[in-house]
Amino acid sequence: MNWTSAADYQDIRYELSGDGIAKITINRPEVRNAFRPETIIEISDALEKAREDETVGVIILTGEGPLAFCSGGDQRVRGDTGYVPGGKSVGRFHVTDLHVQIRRLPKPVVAMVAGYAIGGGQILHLVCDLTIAADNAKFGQTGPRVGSFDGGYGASLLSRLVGPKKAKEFWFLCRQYDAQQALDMGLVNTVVPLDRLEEETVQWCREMLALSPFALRLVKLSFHAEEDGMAGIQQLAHDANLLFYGSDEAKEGREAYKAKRRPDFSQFPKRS
Ligand code: S0N
Repeated sequence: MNWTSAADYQDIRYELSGDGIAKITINRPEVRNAFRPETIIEISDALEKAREDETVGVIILTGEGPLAFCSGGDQRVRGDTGYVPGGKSVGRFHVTDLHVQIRRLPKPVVAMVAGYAIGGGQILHLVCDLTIAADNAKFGQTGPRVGSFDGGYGASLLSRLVGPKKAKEFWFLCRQYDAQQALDMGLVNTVVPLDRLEEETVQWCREMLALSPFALRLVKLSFHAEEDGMAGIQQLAHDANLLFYGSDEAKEGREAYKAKRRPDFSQFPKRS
């Protein structure tokens, strides 16, 4: 697969396939692709680029190299106020907004996981829409071992996927689970040999690219409408409005306003 670099970043790569796929790669293999605040800020920027790019239909999130998808927050820049970016004295959890951004992104996001998806790295794959795992993938939480926890999507979404008992096991025992176990518990969509990981992921992306982009968008938001409460319903409702804008009925309201006349909605059926 020939990818073309489409932006310059320090901690990540942003590349395009040329046929509708954007790939974001966390490029910090020396720390098993742990993320620091700058990494998250760059991923967020790249996701926005992919969102705005009308040629992009599907986004892959992955980590550099065969050893890790992502090992979570970079513990070296974890301060007493969160994760602290260079030049700042106060930190926060930059991933909070990133999780929401991936959930709200109106295009499918696919996690392509080789090696470890641990701690915040496991949560990153959780918030992606699909996960393609290599046969060397390992999933797990470390929070309580390193004095931390993620009770957000890291608990609720995990619980939805694998059930509350198993989700608690993840967090209470901090064990690691291999790719087959992850598949068996519904954590990932498929497991493939490591050397076929990208080929298979691209194939899944191309299958989605052949489908109606707006239907994919609406079905993604529909899944999240209930899970994300009012925020999920708001997004689905606004997309319904987006479609309504294209109707003659909505246009009549707009045109009447511009022409300073009373709108004539009598021409439109009161549908059963
Ligand atoms: C991933 C593991 C299992 C890989 O083991 P392996 O292959 O034996 O490699 P190592 O020798 O351990 O690692 C190689 C080098 O990489 C460094 N490194 C690895 N992970 C990190 C990391 N997360 N931060 C900094 N450095 C890391 C190693 O130190 C080593 O470097 P050298 O060669 O110089 O010694 C294994 O590495 C592992 O278990 N890593 C730690 C996993 C972990 O505990 N992650 C943090 C968990 N917490 C979060 O992710 C935070 C998430 C978050 O931001 C958050 C958000 C909202 C609410 C709560 C939280 C929260 O804090 O949880």
